[in-house]
Amino acid sequence: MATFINEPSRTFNEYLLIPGYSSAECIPANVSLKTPLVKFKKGEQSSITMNIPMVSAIMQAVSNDTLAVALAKEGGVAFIYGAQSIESEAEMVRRTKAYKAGFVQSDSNLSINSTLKDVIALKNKTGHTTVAVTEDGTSNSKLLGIVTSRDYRLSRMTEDTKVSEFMTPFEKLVYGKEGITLSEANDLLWNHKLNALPIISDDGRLAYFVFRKDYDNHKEYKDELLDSSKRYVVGAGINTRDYEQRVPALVEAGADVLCIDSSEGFSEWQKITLGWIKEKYGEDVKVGAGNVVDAEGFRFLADAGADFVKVGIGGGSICITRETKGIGRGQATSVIEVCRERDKYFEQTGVYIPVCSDGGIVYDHHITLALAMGADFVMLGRYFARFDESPSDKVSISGTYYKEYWGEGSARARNWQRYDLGGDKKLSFEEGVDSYVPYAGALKDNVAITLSKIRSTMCNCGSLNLNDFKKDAKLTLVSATSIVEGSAHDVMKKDSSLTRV
Ligand code: RVP
Repeated sequence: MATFINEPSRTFNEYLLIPGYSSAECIPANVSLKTPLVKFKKGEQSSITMNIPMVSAIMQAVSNDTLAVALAKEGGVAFIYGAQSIESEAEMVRRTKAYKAGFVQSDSNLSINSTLKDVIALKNKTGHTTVAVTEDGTSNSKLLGIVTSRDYRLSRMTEDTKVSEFMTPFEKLVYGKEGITLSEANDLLWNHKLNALPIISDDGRLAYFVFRKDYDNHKEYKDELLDSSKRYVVGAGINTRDYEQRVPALVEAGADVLCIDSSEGFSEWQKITLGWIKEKYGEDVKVGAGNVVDAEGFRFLADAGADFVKVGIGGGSICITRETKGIGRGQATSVIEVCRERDKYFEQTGVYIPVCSDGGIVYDHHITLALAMGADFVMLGRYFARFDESPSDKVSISGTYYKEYWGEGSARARNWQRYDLGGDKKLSFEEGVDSYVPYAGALKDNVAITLSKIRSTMCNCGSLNLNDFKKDAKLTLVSATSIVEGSAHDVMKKDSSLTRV
């Protein structure tokens, strides 16, 4: 006979937190949301500790370098999507690591043989008026001069005029040397009344521009997550097929942490992949694995060497795995069981392996519930896909803006590696859908609101950090009727469709 678990598996919506005693020092400003990302031994600290318990999903519609920078500024980590060529994934990692607030890599570059016609074409393409003229026309070669819109008059010049005739040559440029601080660069901009300041390496190559227009945007990010060289921390997705090529390229590009991206992690493929990485790099390369939904799956990945374990099958907003294959488990039950096993494993071995609750977060309070149930952090797809910084297109439908969001198991994503069980290199059937999500603006603004809700709830429960919260939180199951009681009821809500009389 098969094994039957007769207790239903539960979702976040079926739980509520019961407040605990809040002392006078329990105020949101005193709450720390620091949390470990990778495993550590008893008495030690995780080598990567995030400042907020949020990471972004390994998805094409979610995690590119732009989102990675925005999330690292807030204290979390993005996992750059793996369903792209090794070179382009490594390039996204490299760009995230190269990013310095206020220092921008030039995207408008021409060589000395270019003409005014090329300048105009480039300006139309990028929308930027500052063009670097470099030895080989790339953003990192020797800087020969700069063209701005003040250097040419379209009505008086022919389109075939060479840039060398009207650019400001290097000898006449004001520039900063690489290593200059942002505030020193801004002083040069102001003192010389410039709009753009090139930053030059010792051998005369263009490194960055600092723009006057960005001046007001350089805000302090108090929770930003930096590595020991003050670069933003970034993760990257890998698969169990091409890891022998992909992992070295991502490590070389500077990825701080990797994660095997798979819909089902309790497999020999993951063990082989983890084994290969640990054999080659030892503890120098950190790699998460998953997804699993029970204690057995956790044990398997923990023993195989995972640095964190990701939990969740079928709960993602775009996921139809439960419908198509009949596998999965309610996210809350999965998290609770896996976290219990994680604690047991810690007691037995003295090694703490962080648990990530992946998928199915619909409301902000679901994040708080996942943390209370023991998760160290959550992975979010739909949540981040809604923001300006995600890579997908923003579209207007009947006057309302949406962003596109598609599952990695959809035909659109073509990510067969995520569902690979060793057969043909193709997706035999879909496990995800292509969809729209309501556009929600800047990541920073939304994350701030989410975090303030988490902090506030933790205060209600009397916890000032996530460790205490995990230990002290009291959770209750709610009946279907009390879920109804939980939102506005028995009143007529005021909304714009009602007119006052
Ligand atoms: P959500 O945040 O609910 O949108 O879920 C995101 C998660 O869903 C991802 O991190 C991944 O685990 C899972 N996913 C991604 N694609 C698919 C699919 O096509 N089925 N599922």
